[in-house]
Amino acid sequence: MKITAADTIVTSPGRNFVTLRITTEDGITGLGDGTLNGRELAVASYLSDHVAPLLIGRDAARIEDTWQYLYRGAYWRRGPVTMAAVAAVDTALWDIKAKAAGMPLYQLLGGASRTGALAYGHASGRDVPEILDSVRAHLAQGYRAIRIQSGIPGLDSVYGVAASGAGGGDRYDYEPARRSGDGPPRPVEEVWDTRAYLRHVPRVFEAVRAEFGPELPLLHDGHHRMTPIQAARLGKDLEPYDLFWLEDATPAEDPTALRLVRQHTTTPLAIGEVFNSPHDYGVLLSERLIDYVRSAVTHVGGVTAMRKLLDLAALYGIKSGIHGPTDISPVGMAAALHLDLAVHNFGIQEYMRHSAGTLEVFRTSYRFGEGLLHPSDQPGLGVELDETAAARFPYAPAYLPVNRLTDGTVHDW
Ligand code: CS2
Ligand code: MG
Repeated sequence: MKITAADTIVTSPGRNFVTLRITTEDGITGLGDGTLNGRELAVASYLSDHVAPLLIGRDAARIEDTWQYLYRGAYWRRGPVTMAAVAAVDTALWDIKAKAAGMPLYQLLGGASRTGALAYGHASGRDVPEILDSVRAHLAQGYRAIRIQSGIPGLDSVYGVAASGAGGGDRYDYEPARRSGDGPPRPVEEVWDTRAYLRHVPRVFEAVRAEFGPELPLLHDGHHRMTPIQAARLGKDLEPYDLFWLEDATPAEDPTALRLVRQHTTTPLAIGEVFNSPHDYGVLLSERLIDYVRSAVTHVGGVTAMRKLLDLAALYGIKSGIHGPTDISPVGMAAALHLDLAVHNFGIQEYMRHSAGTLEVFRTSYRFGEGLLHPSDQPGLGVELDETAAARFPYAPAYLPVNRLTDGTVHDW
């Protein structure tokens, strides 16, 4: 089953996506997601200039060998651009293998371990009444687990809070990568105050628990902004509200920072969306410093790398919580859902729904009902790309915001 074509497709139905389509001599095609928010063209060039020429003529069936060939063969390993490109190839080859077998991918990964994957949605609001409305809207949409992000008094815009306040729970409202107005594209800048945040967030969770009771799983994302001692305090302050997890409490480059957080709080911890290799988890798994692995299939090196990572995590009793914001394309999302269904140590799946434009370009078959996601039983990943629709949405530069403290110092966004 020789590879005859490897095409990189960049499309922007409201936001940018990089997709690799691999075609074999017998006409089977496979898709892989290589989207890297705000740095999309670097992955597109890596794929079309450096990887596609190496794929032509290779045996599409040799997935592990191709992964090692691209990873070790480049000599320069890891890094978000390289690993998104490796992931795109790997995912496309799994799509092809499953289509050739006439099976949904999860069957090749060992078959279903559950009927569906518990998904969490993103409720947000500028203040408590807006957040309560947003939670109600998410419950009405069928979500059975909800992330809560809140505006902070004194700050104009805060990570995770939809610009309109998401009072109606409109799922399309929050898209952090923004196109700038006139002139060359530049990231917008936001202002951040960690002390104000630490004072406010526990009050928000108190209000949400008072309104919705103890059952509903609630999550929160700290987006790498706290020092270890600040994160330890937040974890302790949130203990009465029984969070499902506190995500990205401290900066991702320093895994040992979580030792201090762990010593002080029983709030479960999750990290990993900006990691780009299973190796990044080393001490986090072996010392059991986290409860959930947060990587995206797209950023950790594909289905092959994610499967190895989750199997290693399982040995330490650590579960999955695969990254699923809108900057993971429906192709990356489908790959996550097949893994979610198959692995024993599934925890939860993030699910921010894609816009109508995105779903016009990417024809998905996965379904959401009663709080659970299922990848469908179509052979392969179960997602197809409509190239004519994709061509209607050309690439448009967009950046994630840059964050500054109130005195102007650049801070983690
Ligand atoms: C996030 C993302 O989903 C999450 O938990 O932290 O929204 C993240 O900000 C984006 O993926 C950045 O591209
Ligand atoms: Mg996050």
